[in-house]
Amino acid sequence: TQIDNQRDTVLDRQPAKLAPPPMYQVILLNDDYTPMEFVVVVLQRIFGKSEDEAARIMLKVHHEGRAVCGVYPRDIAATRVEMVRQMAQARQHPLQCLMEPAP
Ligand code: NFA
Repeated sequence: TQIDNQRDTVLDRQPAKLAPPPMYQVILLNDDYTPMEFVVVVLQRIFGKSEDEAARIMLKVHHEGRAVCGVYPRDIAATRVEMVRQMAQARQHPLQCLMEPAP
């Protein structure tokens, strides 16, 4: 447990086990204006998706309003959210991206 890990750490022993980091879902939101092809490119470039998987996720966002693009530790999730916002802003698209703690 985390308390065991902390006790091991303060006693300067090898921790029994490394606690897994809290994970965050990165979520894309639908809007009426961002071109579908731009969303597919975002999913390929920022989330490493194949063209087919990117198209599948884009259509899920389009039809359901939102979809998970990936699940990452906090700093990696936050960086990818910022990269999506920068790509969208550079092309003046209203595409919205956010992160939520993974259930
Ligand atoms: N709904 C957008 C359109 O019809 C496409 C889109 C998909 C936008 C996913 C944002 C996210 N052009």
